[in-house]
Amino acid sequence: MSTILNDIYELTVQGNYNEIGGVVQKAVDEGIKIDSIINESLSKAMLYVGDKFGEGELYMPDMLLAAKTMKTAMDILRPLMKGDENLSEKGTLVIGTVKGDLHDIGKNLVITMAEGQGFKVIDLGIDVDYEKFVEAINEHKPDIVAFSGLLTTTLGNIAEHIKTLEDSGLRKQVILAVGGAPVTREFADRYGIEIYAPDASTAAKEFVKALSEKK
Ligand code: B12
Repeated sequence: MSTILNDIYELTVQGNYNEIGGVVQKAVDEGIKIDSIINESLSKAMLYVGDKFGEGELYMPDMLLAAKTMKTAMDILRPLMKGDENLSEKGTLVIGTVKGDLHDIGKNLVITMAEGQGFKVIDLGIDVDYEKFVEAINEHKPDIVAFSGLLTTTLGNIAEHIKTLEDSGLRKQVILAVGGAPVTREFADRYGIEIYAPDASTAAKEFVKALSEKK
């Protein structure tokens, strides 16, 4: 890993949100790819912090500081990732974090990448109520409805999300997508969810592919 990518990794692990901005800007100015900054430094640092939290070596405030640091970095990177504003809309995506789950960093990355591919995105936020998805589908008529889930304890709520869509007669009108650290292709298959992706850039590619297959 280049020194600057390593610095970004270390600052994120330390939760140093005061210094991260300057270093990320320097990396951008040096021509380092945004993809590398996100995948090789920021996301890896979050995984490390999560692992250490799981092992009892880091604590809740450490996770919060790391999250704040990643958000500060993303505030710089996000505007650079936007697609051509003049792109005609490729489709509409409704996305939210499953009920009971407050994690949104990964979801927000997926949103940025989908917008970069020309999608109009309706972000329902975190801990989204089952009915909220129904309301959003009725209002925005999306092509894709996506769920983000980071907690194994609340991932099962996806069953209720899907049941609510089925009971409202909306399930067949949309393509479903799911992702988040504990989610796998097998998990998606179990619930009949069409799209799964392990990261945000693959997610955006899968969204585009699903729409072109639909048309
Ligand atoms: C930051 C963090 C927090 C922050 C969240 C801040 C925020 N605004 O999101 C805070 C401190 C609030 C937090 C709280 C908690 N957390 Co937490 N957290 C994390 C941590 C360290 C990083 C998550 C993250 O942002 N990763 C970086 C992003 C970029 O990655 P990502 O989310 O996986 O997203 C990528 C892909 O998964 C994919 N993707 C994501 N969504 C979607 C959606 C679609 C449709 C697709 C296709 C793809 C996709 O693309 C993304 C980009 O590449 C993880 C560790 C980990 N290994 O995940 C723990 C972790 C998820 N947390 C955990 C826990 C236990 C908690 C708490 C319960 C702690 C507590 N005791 O209170 C609470 C839960 C509160 C709640 N009800 O939600 C556990 C979960 C364990 C489990 N088995 O469920 C983890 C794994 C840590 C651990 N090892 O114990 N957490």
